[in-house]
Amino acid sequence: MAKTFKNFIGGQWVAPTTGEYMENRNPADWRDLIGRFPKSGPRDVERAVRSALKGFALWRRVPAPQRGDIMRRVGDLMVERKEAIARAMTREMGKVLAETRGDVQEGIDTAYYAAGEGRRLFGHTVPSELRDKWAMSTRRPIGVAGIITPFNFPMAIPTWKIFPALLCGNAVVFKPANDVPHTGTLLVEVLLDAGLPPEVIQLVHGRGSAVGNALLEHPQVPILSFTGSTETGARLGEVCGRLHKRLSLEMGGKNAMIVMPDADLDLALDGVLWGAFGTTGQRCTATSRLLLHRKIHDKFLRMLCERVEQLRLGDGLLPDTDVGPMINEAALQNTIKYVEIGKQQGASLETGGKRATGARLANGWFYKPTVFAGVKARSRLEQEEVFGPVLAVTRIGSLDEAIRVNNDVKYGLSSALYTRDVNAAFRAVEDIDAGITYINAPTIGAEAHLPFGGVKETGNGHREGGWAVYEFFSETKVVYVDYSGRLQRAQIDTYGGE
Ligand code: UN1
Repeated sequence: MAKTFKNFIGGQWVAPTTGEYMENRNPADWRDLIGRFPKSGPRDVERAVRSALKGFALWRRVPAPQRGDIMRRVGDLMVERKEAIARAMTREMGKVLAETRGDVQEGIDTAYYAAGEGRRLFGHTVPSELRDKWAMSTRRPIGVAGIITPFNFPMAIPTWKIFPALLCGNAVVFKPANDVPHTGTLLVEVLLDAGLPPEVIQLVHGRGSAVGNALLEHPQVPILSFTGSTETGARLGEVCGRLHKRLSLEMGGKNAMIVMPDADLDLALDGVLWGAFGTTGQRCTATSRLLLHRKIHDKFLRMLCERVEQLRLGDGLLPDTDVGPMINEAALQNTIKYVEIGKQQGASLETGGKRATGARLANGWFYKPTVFAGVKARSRLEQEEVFGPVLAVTRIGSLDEAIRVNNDVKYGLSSALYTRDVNAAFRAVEDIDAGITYINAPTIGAEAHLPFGGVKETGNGHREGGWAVYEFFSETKVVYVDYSGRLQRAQIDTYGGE
């Protein structure tokens, strides 16, 4: 019998008030049942928020360096458990072991960054315009933070949000994606084992429409951080606007790699294979468009298809697997839909374009890595996020044209340019509308200590990672201390005005 898992609410592992559960199966082999996880409801969220408010009341008074010490222990425990967590993640969501190890490492890096931030969390002290007066700013925690995360980076993305939220002194209610409740459980275990006071973290499993919604609407959850689809993010934005909540959104992408004729083509080839088919294309930073200069177009396309056909699909736990399964049936069907759209809109299917079959693939959600060429700018395959192993190739005639095509989508997360021309590289950095531009590296691979996020419909102006996320999870308070012993009027007495 598979194990039945629980929520973590009120300092205890508890069953959902609904009494309902959902199954969690291995996407590489759906006969493998990982466990049954709570399908919680609004009452579970209500309890979680009530408990988190108690946690917040005590946690906000813990000095930030001590909060940082707990984050350091979190990092140490993740180092110890890295292999076990990575294996559990691959079993739960399919990407290959090297990638899930990287995913845990991103969490470790984020934990150690947070540990150091406990001794910074800088405010500013600046000169006052008046004599005998000090002017400075400091940070305050905000309250109970709602954290809603996707399946594709089941460890890294929750840590990007939860660790800075905690370090800043907030309490957290965490709802991981339905497809990855086990990794969410392992993360909460690490936090508790590291000594986090139990009521500071709550884990509530369940559907977005029930648990996510209840968090979104709850009047005592003043801050939310969400990574997921642009459609859901837009809805969250509407509600948060109405309820005056602070919201960080990280959403879709349609990231392009541009390859110029002077590029190192072998390097670009390794880059596009990793960028397009890593995580089976299920990254918001995935390379889903390839803009090839006409001078190298045919040659590069041949090189590309040859390598794509060599990629080995399979269970991500097997050492010879390059590409794992998709996350579930719906994701697979969505990819099938976009392959049909590509064909209908006249793009030429170069390789892939079908479900992958074979002995070791028979019980998983496998789809062949797919390349379309002749994809027209502004066609749907060129504009819309697929979130699957499908690469759309478009021919371009110049860097100007490439930048124009790159920018002519509604998203703006990541981008890449392969060239040896330093002038072209800097011009692209300046002109590409995206939160991240890589030169001679693929569109994936953001590092934990730099701000991560995008422009246009990818985000709403916030950044995760690095120093920027600490701004999001804390409120600025300005403090003036006037020790002159008399009334001094800013602006008026400063310049002798009456
Ligand atoms: C995502 O694509 O959903 O840069 C997050 C990267 C990873 C994080 C990606 N470090 O690809």
